[in-house]
Amino acid sequence: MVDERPSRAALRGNLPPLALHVPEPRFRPGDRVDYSWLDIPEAGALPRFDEACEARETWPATLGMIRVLDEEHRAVGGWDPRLEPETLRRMLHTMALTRAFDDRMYRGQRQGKTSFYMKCTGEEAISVACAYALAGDDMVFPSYRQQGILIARGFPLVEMVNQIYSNRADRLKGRQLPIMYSARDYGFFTISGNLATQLPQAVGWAMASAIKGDTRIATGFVGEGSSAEGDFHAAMTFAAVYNAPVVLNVVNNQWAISSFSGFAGAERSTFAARAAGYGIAGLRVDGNDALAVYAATRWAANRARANQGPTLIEHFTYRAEGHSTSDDPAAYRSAHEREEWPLGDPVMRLARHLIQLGEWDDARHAAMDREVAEEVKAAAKEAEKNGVLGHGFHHPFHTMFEDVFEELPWNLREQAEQAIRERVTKWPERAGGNDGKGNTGGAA
Ligand SMILES: Cc1ncc(C[n+]2csc(CCOP(=O)(O)OP(=O)(O)O)c2C)c(N)n1
Ligand SMILES: [Mg+2]
Repeated sequence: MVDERPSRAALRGNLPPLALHVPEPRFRPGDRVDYSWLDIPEAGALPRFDEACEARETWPATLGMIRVLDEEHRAVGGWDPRLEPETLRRMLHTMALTRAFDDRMYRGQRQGKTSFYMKCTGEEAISVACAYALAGDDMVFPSYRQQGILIARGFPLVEMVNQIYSNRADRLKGRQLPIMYSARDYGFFTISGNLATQLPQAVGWAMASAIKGDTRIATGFVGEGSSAEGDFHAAMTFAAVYNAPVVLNVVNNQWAISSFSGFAGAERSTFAARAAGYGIAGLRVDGNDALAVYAATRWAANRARANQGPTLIEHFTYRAEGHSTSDDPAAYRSAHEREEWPLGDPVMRLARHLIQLGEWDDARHAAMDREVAEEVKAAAKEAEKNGVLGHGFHHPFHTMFEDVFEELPWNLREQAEQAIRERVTKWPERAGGNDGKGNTGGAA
């Protein structure tokens, strides 16, 4: 039999050798930064769609950008949510409080009061305006950079600090990494470090809400880096197939620790544009414009609540600080990126808008900054009475093995006994006042 397959040499012919593209960020440490390549559409340019429109009609918004605040700090165009000045001031206050909280907790980590902290500097508008646009009892599946939602919903700051300090008043008993809050009564699902799980969970919760005939919708958050996970696509498929009442958010802050957004697909298209492939509505929003975030979230929430289907929202923003307290961004990106970022600072943009309306001024702003700093300081001091990292006032050691099973299984009982024995052997000085279960109860 003759082998009719082409020879390897014939296959090669004159074709160029195959090549891969490995993304490379434009700027590295020390580089001057120029964002003129970035296409930032004008505020007010994009028309607002009817909330009941066909999903495909939103296509221009997935490639463009919803922006409300213009260069003169005015609110312009069809997406202006026309909020009362008092609502704008409350939003500004919540954003400033979130920033003040971040600043103090960051310092707390540097002082050794906690092992870990993550700031959301530059991204405050996304979580805060989103919380204002949702109903208070809509369910949120957050990632670790949406502390603004918890603060906007009035969760006590002192409880947040207790969790960060893993102290004896920490409702999570020191079992979660600091900042991974859980607040069922605030509609705030336990933060999980397993990124992108938030989206299928949000879709599943939304489906359950619909099955029960409830009226509450769900929303979930991932970073642009996490959107490269398979979970993102599973969530989109389920949301589309069942027309789930859900709002899915991708926070595109350009960086995923030291990987730039190109590794998640940003060089090929926008993250919002992925909505089209699934046949769901998509919006791309100026994430540093609180009014645009509010308008887009409200649009998507109204649509979901009216059984018109899910929406994918990309919030275009910039992670102004390090990924976490364990990170040093000076090692991989240019320090000039932050100052050159063309969408500015979300807190100052909202403040300038209020000033332009004649509803705010520099003196009030300075007073607000002092007031929120004092509020956070008071909460932190209160929490410190319950202990800080490594100062003994934590939950008894043995509780680490409890609350998972109704009856502690024999193997866990053995592990618990062994762990407690080893602890006493290793740190006999901490055994004073020990209740035999590893609870030192004092300064250990
Ligand atoms: C499933 C999973 N993979 C990897 C990690 C490790 N990790 C923690 S944060 C992070 C970067 C995430 O970046 P992004 O999704 O853009 O969110 P951002 O930190 O920018 O808010 C990674 C890879 C993780 N926590 N979970
Ligand atoms: Mg990111």
